[in-house]
Amino acid sequence: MPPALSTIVEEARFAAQALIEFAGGLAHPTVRLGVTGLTRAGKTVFMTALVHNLLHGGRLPVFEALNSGRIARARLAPQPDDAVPRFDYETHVQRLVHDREWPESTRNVSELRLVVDYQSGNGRAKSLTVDIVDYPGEWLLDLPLLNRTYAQWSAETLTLSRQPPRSTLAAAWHAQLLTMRPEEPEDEQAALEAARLFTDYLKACRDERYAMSLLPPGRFLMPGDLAGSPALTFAPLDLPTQGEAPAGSLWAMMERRFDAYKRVVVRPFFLNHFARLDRQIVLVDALAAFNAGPAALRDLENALVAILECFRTGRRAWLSNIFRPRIERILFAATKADHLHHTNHDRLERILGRMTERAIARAQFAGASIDVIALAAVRATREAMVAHRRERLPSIVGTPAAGEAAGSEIFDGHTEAAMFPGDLPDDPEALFSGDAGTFTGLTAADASQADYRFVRFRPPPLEPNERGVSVLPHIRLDRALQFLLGDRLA
Ligand SMILES: Nc1nc2c(ncn2[C@@H]2O[C@H](COP(=O)(O)OP(=O)(O)OP(=O)(O)O)[C@@H](O)[C@H]2O)c(=O)[nH]1
Ligand SMILES: [Mg+2]
Repeated sequence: MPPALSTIVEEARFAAQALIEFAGGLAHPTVRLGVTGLTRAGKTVFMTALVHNLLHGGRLPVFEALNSGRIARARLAPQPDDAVPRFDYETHVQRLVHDREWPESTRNVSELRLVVDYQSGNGRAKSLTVDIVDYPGEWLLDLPLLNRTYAQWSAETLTLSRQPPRSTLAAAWHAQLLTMRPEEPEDEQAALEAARLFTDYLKACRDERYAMSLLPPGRFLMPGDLAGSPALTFAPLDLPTQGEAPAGSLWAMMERRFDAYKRVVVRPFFLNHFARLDRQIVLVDALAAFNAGPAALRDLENALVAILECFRTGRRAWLSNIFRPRIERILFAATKADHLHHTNHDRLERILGRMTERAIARAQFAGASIDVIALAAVRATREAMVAHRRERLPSIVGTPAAGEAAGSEIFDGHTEAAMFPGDLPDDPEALFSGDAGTFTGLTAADASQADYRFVRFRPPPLEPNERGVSVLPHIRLDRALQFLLGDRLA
């Protein structure tokens, strides 16, 4: 099918914008950094902590340009896109530093421009502009839909929903699916009911007991201003493997809406934001998957494959190949490493490394320079050895958030507690052996029998530094900065 006129116009506009950015980039070197990750992975916290540390002289010893004294200062500047909301940095800092509360879930895309004034290796004064983009994690997994037809997406989604533990959560939706006849005349009430039950299924999969990651379409979970519109009123159907949708059928109606979703929601997000990124940090909350169990870990790996597919989509877009270098660097980061004693940080890194290696192979992805790291954008805990019977357990101490539970204790949000979350395996291979019972999580048992238990901590209480500013502590944020920006500040 030839591209629609609206698609051509959109791509021409994108080309014009890319050209302007390309020319602007020659005069003012700019990096567009995408902070990518699924829902609750820690994107907003990461962006806030990164900017806060750069603006206020945080401790970043591995970030060479800063450590060697070549960075004169970092400052915020007006952002380039007038139609995109500004990332609400000040409110997030206020909440983290003063209220000791985490930011709320992100509902829309936003951006922030940071300018770093530095001295290059040969002593010249220069500036690097860094544009950072934040968006709701749910939207990320929409991007692979661009390469799918409605029939392909339906078949994939149904296959996945028939595997445990998803199959149990899909029972009500599957029952309704049996009553749907794709070839019969379109029926708005049936479509509404299917979309509602399918959305309930996606929400149930996201519950922390299951912690599934692969849950497109994203706007079903985070609809924003599209709630209730026809572009969100569709669901998979059990379709024949051959043939086309008869005119006026339920099948044709669902297909039309799926295509509208791609056109109205996914393509603009891809062209306006995603295709313009030069570098990516992909934040991965592996600990939520450890809490839930092996099925969640496998699902997370599938999500990583899908994310890598998005980067391939980015590289295939011919316009972005002409006017910008493709994504040059991708850093995969296991977030919230402060939930583990440092003796486990390398293990967490190895597990994510193994998972990305497999995902890269499965997605047949090649090109960008890739690294893997375990980090905490905001370190909410400190470490301690706690005696337990005859053992001394490497533990962490922090303030569990109100309502979090360990054993019979429910925390009030003010009391500190020492926790031993469990030791990650030394050899990541054991987790990927294909054996579903490699460890026990909340999906299969209650919390007292789970092998790992990561409770949510409140952000830490802070002491002002020598300049009188309370800078957010972190783990390995400097290593992430070095990988993402170090070469551009050489
Ligand atoms: N201890 C600790 N918790 C963190 C850290 N980063 C994120 N969290 C926790 O993870 C939650 C989600 O972090 P966000 O930054 O809001 O995640 P997000 O990726 O922006 O999520 P969406 O906006 O929903 O896509 C927070 O509310 C914290 O509970 C960290 O560095 N340390
Ligand atoms: Mg967010």
